[in-house]
Amino acid sequence: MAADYEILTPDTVPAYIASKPHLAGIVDASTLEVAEVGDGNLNLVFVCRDADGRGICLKQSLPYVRLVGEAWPLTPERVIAEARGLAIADELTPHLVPRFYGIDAEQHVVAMENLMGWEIWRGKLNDGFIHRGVGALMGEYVANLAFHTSYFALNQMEVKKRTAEAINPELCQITEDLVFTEPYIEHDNNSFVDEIAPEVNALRTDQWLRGEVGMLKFKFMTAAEALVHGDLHTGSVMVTMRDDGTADARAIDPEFAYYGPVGFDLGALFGNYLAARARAEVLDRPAEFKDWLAGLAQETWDAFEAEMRRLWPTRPYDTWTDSFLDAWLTQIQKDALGFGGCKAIRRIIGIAKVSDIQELPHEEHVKAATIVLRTAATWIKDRNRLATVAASNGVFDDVAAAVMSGSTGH
Ligand code: SR1
Ligand code: MG
Repeated sequence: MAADYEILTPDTVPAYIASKPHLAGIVDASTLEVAEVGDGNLNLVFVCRDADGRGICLKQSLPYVRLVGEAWPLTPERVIAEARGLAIADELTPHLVPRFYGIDAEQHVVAMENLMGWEIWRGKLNDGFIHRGVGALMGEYVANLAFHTSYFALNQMEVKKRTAEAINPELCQITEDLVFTEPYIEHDNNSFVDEIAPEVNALRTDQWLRGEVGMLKFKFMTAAEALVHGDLHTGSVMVTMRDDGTADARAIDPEFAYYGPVGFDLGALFGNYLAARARAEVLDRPAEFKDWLAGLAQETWDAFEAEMRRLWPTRPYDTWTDSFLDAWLTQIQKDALGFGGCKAIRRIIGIAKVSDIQELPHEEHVKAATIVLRTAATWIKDRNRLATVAASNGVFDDVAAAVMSGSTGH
């Protein structure tokens, strides 16, 4: 599907910025250097810097999936979901997202702070860099979005109005298909190396697993708990090291945002931490790095729980009791393990894979993919018994030890 709006290029971005009143004064468009750096699956991303060192980042939706091309049309209106997600988080947690500069709904462009010098977390994880505290920052981000956009903080009419406004069916369908359906069936979108075919077959013929994945898909489709980011993997987090040696992070890319289950965002992080751990294991990274990775999910969970408990007394409705919060947190942790498992499996079997696993040498790739699939399947099936991040880490340890010692498991 050809675009019926002007697609930006690095050459046309300066004139575009100069023509938009809502972008006036952020940068000097006459001295701008522009590069297109989009390395995600869907959009164009332009990072711009003027002669004074001021920056801006523009993200433009294409009318199709960039990874595949025009053969896979996709609504460019997704930029509205991204703008909504950014704007709300910019109010709630301005220290955890890029500053939001506005949206151009005609040309499907969202403008935000250029995080100059910051890098995508996944790449830094792949290279073995430790950013202490970043897992906690993401837990804080998820908690604030969850609390402040939900019935915990808002009245019924407001939540329902926002739920309707945030409906994002095309992007949700991508997740429904790619995360919860396609990995478990024969599908042209899938691909994997021959050596893991027995693992994939084991998942596809496991009726217990298939039933649990169905339940998680149903929850994704129906549990409108709060506005969620919707795609919070480690490629949706930018990180930096400050001069004082502390790390900082920003959540980016909320174009999949909609009213969904809060455990989905935590699960996205857990599933991607799993991929990072599997990579570190097969590459035999230093113990300090592996230990830090092993603690990431707990760090994220602890920060999420602490922030929810900190915000809880501010809720305006005493319908939600303290014991309700305890029960809700217990359920969210179980949901997160299940969603985390689904998010990990799709990155091994389905389309849109992750460099953590794809860029490994062949033998290591097979081992890492096997670790991810076996760990993830157990998280999904056994999430109610495991119940905690600590227990899910034990599953990883057992599976990794078996795979590294050469057990086929089948
Ligand atoms: C067709 S590619 C779609 C994927 O890219 C995004 O990053 C989401 O993870 C989505 O599932
Ligand atoms: Mg994205």
